[in-house]
Order: sequence, then structure tokens, then C-alpha cells
Amino acid sequence: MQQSAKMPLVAVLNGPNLNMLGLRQPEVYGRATLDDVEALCAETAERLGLAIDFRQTNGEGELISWVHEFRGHAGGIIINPAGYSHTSVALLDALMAVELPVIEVHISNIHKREEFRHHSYVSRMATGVICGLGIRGYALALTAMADLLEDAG
Ligand code: CA2
Repeated sequence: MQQSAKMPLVAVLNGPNLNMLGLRQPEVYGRATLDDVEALCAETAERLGLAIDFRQTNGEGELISWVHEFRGHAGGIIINPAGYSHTSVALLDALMAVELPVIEVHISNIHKREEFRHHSYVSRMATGVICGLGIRGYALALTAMADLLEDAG
């Protein structure tokens, strides 16, 4: 499907170290690379009639600036905040300020892992959270976001 002005835009934002996916710790995160995640998102978005802007950064400030950039510009944000999930009040504040539906994704089941990963600041404002389903969590998040945007008219 060709991107058109009618397709709602969804930002798919990825936090620190996700550029390492598939290169290390396959027992935790699987063998797919971030390029594979982007291809899965592109394929899924096309099927759902969504446009996506897929990005990854290792910087907290850059991630926050991207969130601001999408205010009034995107229909929703899907975010894997990675390590910043567990540490960043600033990212939570930015997500609260943009007033967009947010779906938080984690590849691993953060509740099965170390205690410090059980709490996510972002979850406090997210419409929904998907974790533990591997990279298919991103496809599920896009499907849920398409429904939310449709419901919102
Ligand atoms: O499970 C997830 O998606 C996480 O958001 C991934 C983060 C982790 O800090 C969160 O607790 C859960 C880590 C990002 C990826 O880090 C890698 C490090 C080495 C090799 C591959 C990935």
C-alpha cells in the first residue's frame, strides 16, 4: 500500500541498546535484529493502513525530543523505552505532555527478570503494555494502536 495523507502516523520509538538486538543475549531477546523489528513493523503497518516512523536512540534527551516532535503530528506512540523504562521520570513527563495514546512494548517479560526491571515509569501513563512475547509484541502493539485510532475516529 502506498503511503497517503489519510494514513495515520504512528511513531515506533526504541531506547538504548536495542541496536544490539540479535548480536548478544539471544537467550533473553531472541535472534532478530533491530532491522528485523523494523521490517516486521513496516509489513504490519502496511497491512493495517498505518504509516510509521521507526527510530532508535541511545540518548535519553534525544528520545524525549522525539516524543515532543510527535505532539500534534502523530496519532500515537509505540515505545520500547528499554533501560529508561525503569529510571526516567523525564521520559514519563514527556509522554504525559504529548497527550497521545502510548503503547509500551518490551521484548522480554520484565516481570520474570531482576526486581529492578519490574517497575516502569512509562507504564503509569501507557494505554497498554505488552511484554514477554518477543518482537511480535511490536506487531501486536501496531494492531492495538490501529484499533485505538479507529475507535477515536
Ligand atoms: O525486554 C525489553 O524489550 C527491554 O526493554 C530491553 C532492555 C531492558 O533494559 C529492559 O529491561 C527490557 C534492554 C535493551 C536491549 O539490550 C540488549 C543488550 C545486549 C544485547 C541485546 C540487547
